[in-house]
Amino acid sequence: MKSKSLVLATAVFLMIAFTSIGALAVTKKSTIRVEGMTCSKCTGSVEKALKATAGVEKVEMNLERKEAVVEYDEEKVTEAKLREVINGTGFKVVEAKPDSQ
Ligand SMILES: [Cu+2]
Repeated sequence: MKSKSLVLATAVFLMIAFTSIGALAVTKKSTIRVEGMTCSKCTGSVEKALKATAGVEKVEMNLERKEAVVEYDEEKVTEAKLREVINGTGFKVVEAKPDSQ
């Protein structure tokens, strides 16, 4: 009886572990600095372009910080591609300084 519930507990634990590993591996979150955005129309057009990109799951624009926070499926789209999409809207991605993390 005792060993049966132990097996069950282990199975449940493994299921939860695999599910969270799977989620971590697929969805990535990147904060990208964007130059030239001055109003909500600017952030709106960047947001629209990002959301139209395959693999992008969530976009949060921050006008004050001039940032786009993007959640995306790493297997479908890369951060480099997201930067390309933003640059394509006419705004300019600020490349991260090599010494900053
Ligand atoms: Cu604007």
